[in-house]
Amino acid sequence: MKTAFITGITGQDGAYLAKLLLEKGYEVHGGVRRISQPETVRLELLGIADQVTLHEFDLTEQNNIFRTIQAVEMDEFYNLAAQSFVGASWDLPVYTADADAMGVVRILDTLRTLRPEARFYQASTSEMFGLVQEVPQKETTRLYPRSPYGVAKVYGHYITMNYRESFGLHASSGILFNHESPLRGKEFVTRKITLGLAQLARGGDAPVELGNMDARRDWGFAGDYVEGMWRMLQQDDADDYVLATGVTTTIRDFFTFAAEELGMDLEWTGEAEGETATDRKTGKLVMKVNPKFYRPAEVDLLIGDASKARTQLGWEPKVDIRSLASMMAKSDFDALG
Ligand code: NAP
Ligand code: F7E
Repeated sequence: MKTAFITGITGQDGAYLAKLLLEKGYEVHGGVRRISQPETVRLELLGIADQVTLHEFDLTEQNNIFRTIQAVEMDEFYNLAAQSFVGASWDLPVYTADADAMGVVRILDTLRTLRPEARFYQASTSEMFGLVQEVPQKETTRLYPRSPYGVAKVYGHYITMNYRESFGLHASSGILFNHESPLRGKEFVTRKITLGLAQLARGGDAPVELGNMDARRDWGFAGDYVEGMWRMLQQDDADDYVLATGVTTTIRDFFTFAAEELGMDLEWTGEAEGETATDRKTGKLVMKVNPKFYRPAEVDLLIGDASKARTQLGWEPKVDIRSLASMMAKSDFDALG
């Protein structure tokens, strides 16, 4: 039986990855940071809260990282923990760098000292492409991050490559494009939309207030992407891989797909800060733009080329964008019932 350690096990990806590894027969350990009331909601929703061993873990505390890696005899280490909300990274730039950049080197250097044989996965991101220098984006595309989050993740990405090349660690980096699910945090745009629309469909009156409706993202299903993470660590040699669907969609179109799942028929009016959407069936205002949600610098277009993962890992995304929007809208609607 293999043993895996997952940082960020209480997050969206951590919960799905823990479930996948348990199904594969792993002993699963995970890191949970100390807060007044530990949140294991996602692990409970997937029915695995009592099958994983949790350890107090914080990316910003070197001693804690050292002791955790000393205590758990892991074969595989998945670093999924991060300050992962791009919007918050302008308010928390130093903390974001400490967790998302320095946190990675703290782990790598401790692994190098205590467990050089353990395989390591770093959660890199399409946000590193930022102001894209090539369309679609692949492993060799030049990086141009557009937020403190993106900049911190670039450090995490390169230090992972550097420890692989310098010390021979089996350290891989997954450059994952946006992936969502019913377990997605409520501040991210897809979940904010599906939850807001579900509340409206259940009789609520508050329109969903959004920022840039024209941004385009390559959205997949988180359950598919954690399979790719695992496949990366099963290769003989560590490497970096893009995981993406190759399809890009505007925020507006995602909103429309989710609204259609809930039986709405949208009429769009206005532009930019004056843009709104109304449900023709009920006459309710369901969306209005609020400039408060604009970002100081935007990533306008992301679309990934996952051919390397397809060829070398045999990885394919299974859920398309419409099915994803339907899955999330239906889940939020049912939960509110
Ligand atoms: P998430 O739901 O926000 O989960 C983040 C996890 O990190 C949570 O468990 C959180 O703990 C933990 N965490 C935050 N700060 C920490 C700290 N200082 N010490 C220890 N743990 C800490 O994110 P996700 O969507 O699952 O994403 C997983 C990883 O993939 C992240 O590194 C993210 O940046 C990266 N990524 C995500 C996407 C995507 O589209 N989802 C795409 C590319 C890359 P709490 O539960 O206590 O908050
Ligand atoms: O924004 C626009 C916003 O916050 C997507 C993280 O998992 O994926 C995620 O980062 C787009 C942006 O995700 C609102 O301006 C409009 O263009 O859902 P998001 P993200 O920033 O792409 C990457 C790959 C990660 O690595 C990150 O960890 O939607 N948008 N209106 C809005 N976004 C939010 N959050 N809220 C709005 O009201």
